[in-house]
Amino acid sequence: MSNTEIKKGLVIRTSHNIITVCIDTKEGKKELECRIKGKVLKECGSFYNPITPGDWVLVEHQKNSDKALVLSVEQRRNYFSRFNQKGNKGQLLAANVDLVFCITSPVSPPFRPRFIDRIILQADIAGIETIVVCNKIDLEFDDLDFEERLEEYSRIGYKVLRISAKTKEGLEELRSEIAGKTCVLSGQSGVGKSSIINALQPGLDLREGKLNEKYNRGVHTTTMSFLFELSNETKIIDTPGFRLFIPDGIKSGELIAHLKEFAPLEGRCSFGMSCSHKIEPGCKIMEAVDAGVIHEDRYESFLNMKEDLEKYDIQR
Ligand SMILES: Nc1nc2c(ncn2[C@@H]2O[C@H](COP(=O)(O)OP(=O)(O)OP(=O)(O)O)[C@@H](O)[C@H]2O)c(=O)[nH]1
Ligand SMILES: [Mg+2]
Ligand SMILES: [Zn+2]
Repeated sequence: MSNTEIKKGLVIRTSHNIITVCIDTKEGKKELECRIKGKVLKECGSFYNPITPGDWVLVEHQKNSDKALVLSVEQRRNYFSRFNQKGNKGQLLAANVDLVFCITSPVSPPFRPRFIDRIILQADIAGIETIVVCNKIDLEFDDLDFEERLEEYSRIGYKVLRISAKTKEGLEELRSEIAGKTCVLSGQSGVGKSSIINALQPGLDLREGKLNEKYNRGVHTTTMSFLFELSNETKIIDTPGFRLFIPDGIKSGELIAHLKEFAPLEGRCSFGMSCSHKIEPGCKIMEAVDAGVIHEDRYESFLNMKEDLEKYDIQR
């Protein structure tokens, strides 16, 4: 009888050419170190990286070995990605996701709503629900804009949680949102993504980074996505914090449709779809900013993202 078997497993991390896959066995869960069989998987040609945590794969392995080969990747229900400038392609960060937590902090590193706007946009492109989470509320700060901006996210329809991985305030509310789902934590470096997972599951001991003292920003401690199973039904994926998050899978002209409070105005400007929303008379977007329906900061953010996307439109 052959000792080789083919099984379905869940990708929990990838590092260079090694893919760690978790399979169920009679003795419980087992982690296999896998390589891809053959040179490239045909399913993944258009991405910078072929496989990501949250992917389901078929593996071929010897029953007594903890090494295996990945034969194929199952069709993804969805994926959370970003545009990788270096590779000039989308970079997968997580697959088969139910919920994205957009993590931010009031200070240390400084609050950056522009970064939030990019993450919630990316989740919208992927068709995944988002919750905005402000971590580090134990810290003192005197940024008056901060509360106003957080409330703005509630106003346009996002749930906003305030928590502290350090004091554990708000953690139970976060835990109840996670239950039964596959969740992704995304946000700039240093906001406390890994710390939040450590607080939820003491014993995991993920590496946390000290902030860079000179620049008061994160030091990119997490360098690749990791999936953790809190239970069979509940999975959480830690992702690296990037300095710059360029949205993936969208052209500049499609931006308005993916911004909650802008979307109803799509195509209604006097100059229709050719409006740049910067100078034209009869621009419904600019009118909405004047009327307070669109927050000025979100408008700035929109122009900023549009400009970024225009740079890459030609290449995609
Ligand atoms: N005061 C305070 N500090 C926190 C809190 N959460 C995290 N930190 C600190 O913030 C720093 C960065 O935390 P990490 O968990 O490494 O941040 P990260 O988002 O995973 O960063 P990257 O992996 O670089 O993307 C560490 O020094 C943590 O101890 C919090 O709720 N309150
Ligand atoms: Mg981290
Ligand atoms: Zn316009």
